[in-house]
Amino acid sequence: MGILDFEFIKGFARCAADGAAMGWHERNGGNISYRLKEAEVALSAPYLSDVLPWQAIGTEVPHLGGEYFLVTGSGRYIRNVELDPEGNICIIELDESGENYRIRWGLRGGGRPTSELPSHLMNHQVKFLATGGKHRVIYHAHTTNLIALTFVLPLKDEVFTRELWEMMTECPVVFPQGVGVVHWMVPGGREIAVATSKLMETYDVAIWAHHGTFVSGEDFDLAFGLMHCVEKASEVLVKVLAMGGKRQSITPVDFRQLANDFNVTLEERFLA
Ligand code: 2HA
Ligand code: ZN
Repeated sequence: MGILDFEFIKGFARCAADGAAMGWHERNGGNISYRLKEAEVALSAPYLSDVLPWQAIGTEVPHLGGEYFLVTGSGRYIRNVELDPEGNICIIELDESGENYRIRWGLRGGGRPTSELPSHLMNHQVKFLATGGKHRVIYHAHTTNLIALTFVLPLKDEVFTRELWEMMTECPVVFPQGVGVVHWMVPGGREIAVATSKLMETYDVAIWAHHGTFVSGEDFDLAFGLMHCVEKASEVLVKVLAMGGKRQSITPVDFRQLANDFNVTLEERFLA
C-alpha cells in the first residue's frame, strides 16, 4: 500500500477523470482542491518531504493556517491526473499565518499549484467557517453550456438561479440557496478570488462569466454531482432556447409546493 492507494487521492483522481470525460477540461482548463482530514495528514506523513521553500499564496487565509490541501498543478492537464497523480497534483501545507504554502508531495520534477490557488483557498476559508469544517472540496470546471448561457442571460444571481431551477425539478432541491454570478474578470489573482469567495458565503455555486464554474462540497461525490447538475440544467436550457424558448414551465406556485414537500427553503427573490 502506497500513498496512491489512499482513498482521498483515488477520490480526487476519479473526480478529475470524470470531469475530463464530461468534456469540461480542455487542455489545462479547470482545477480541483481538497482539504485533508487530520487522519489523512498523519497517514501521508511518511511520504511528505520538507525540502521545498515556503512561497506566498498571493492572498491570506488565516483561518486555514496549518491545513493541508491536495491540489492540481498549474499548467497540468486534468485528463492526466488519474494516469499519473504524482506528476500532476500535489499536497501543500499552509503556514500558521495562512499567507504562505509549501509543496510537501507531488509535482514530480517541479511545478506550482494551480494558478487559481487564491480562489480555491479563499473559497475553502469561507466554506470552512460557514459549514463548521464540513466542506472539503472546491472544484473549478469549464462547463460548456453554462459558459454559453453567460453570453445570453443577464449576469444576475436571480436570473441564473431561476432559469436553472426551472430546467430540472431536482435542481432547487440540490442547490436550494441558488447560484451566484461573477462578471468577467481576469482569472488567477486575488481580485477574482475575493469576488468568488464573497458569493460562496451565500451559495455553493459561483459562475465565472465567459469562463466556467466553481462549486463547493463536502466530498468529491457531492461537489462533482453539483457541477454535473448545474451543467446538465444549463444544457437543457441551451436546447430549450435553441428550440425557440419555453412554452410552459415550473411556476412559482409549483416551486413553493416543492419547497414545502422537500423541506427546503427557496428564497422569494428567486421566485418573483
Ligand atoms: O487553466 O482553469 O482558470 C486553468 C484554469 C484557470
Ligand atoms: Zn478556468
